[in-house]
Amino acid sequence: MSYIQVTSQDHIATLVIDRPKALNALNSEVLAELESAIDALDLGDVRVLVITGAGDKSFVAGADIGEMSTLTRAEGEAFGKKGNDVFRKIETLPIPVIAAVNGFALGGGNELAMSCDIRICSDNAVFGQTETGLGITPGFGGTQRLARLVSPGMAKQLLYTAKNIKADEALRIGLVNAVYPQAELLPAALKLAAQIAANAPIAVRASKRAVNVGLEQPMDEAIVTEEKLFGSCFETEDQRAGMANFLEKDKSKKLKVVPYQGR
Ligand code: CO8
Repeated sequence: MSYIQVTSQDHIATLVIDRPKALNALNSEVLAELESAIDALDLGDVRVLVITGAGDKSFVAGADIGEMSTLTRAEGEAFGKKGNDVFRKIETLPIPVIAAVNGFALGGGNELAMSCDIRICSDNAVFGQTETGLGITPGFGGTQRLARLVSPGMAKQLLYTAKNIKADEALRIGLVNAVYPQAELLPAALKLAAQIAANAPIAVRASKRAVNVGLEQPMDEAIVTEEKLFGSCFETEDQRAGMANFLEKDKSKKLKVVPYQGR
């Protein structure tokens, strides 16, 4: 792959979007490679995915404006679908995904970050949905995920004004969970990933699914979703071992963490 690098260690995969000449902007090739890289993850081994951008200036500076500039209506819609399909794949990946936002997260870059489960950022990070200033709407899920993540009023303000916000403001409105000095961002993301990877994979996956599916359901259905996923953890080796460790008061014992079969 030319634009995406994936490395994997201790059940944590790190995916780097690497197109520094264009501040890691997403053109069709980058999007296609991103999708292939997601499809190729060995989910029997990998328990957490960290996504970041190459360099210390930009996570992803949006969709490629040059490529979009000459699109017809039909091509624009198709390009939007392409990005939406890839980002939805990330959002619904069975394992948790952490966005380590190491700089600009504009337009499609913020939309990519929002398709991840958890966002943390560097202190030089800049977030924004710049699209209305370019004569378009966000097209990779931004109108939907931003309004769900922060308040609808704040989402609308960011969409209508196309103004960028800095890391501290992103933290204040709940767009990111934490801000770190640039050099500490990736280590912090990997530490967080390791904390997740040390827990029972089946239970972590079920937690993700319960939140994601439940948020789209009325509460009466959502709690049934939770009950089923809660039930699905019982009789697993990790549930037996995790509870036995507690009852034996043996803190030295770790979960066996059963490999997950299939995607
Ligand atoms: N697309 C293409 N190239 C880009 C992009 C981009 N989004 N962002 C930066 N670049 C390129 C620049 O053109 C420049 O290339 P070159 O050196 O060849 O001139 C290089 O990256 C470096 O950029 P700058 O010189 O501009 O660097 P600065 O530090 O001066 O500025 C900024 C950095 C502020 C990030 C600035 O580059 C910028 O404003 N970029 C555009 C950010 C933006 O508005 N992104 C949103 C794009 S729209 C979008 O993402 C829509 C998503 C939904 C699509 C739906 C499909 C229909």
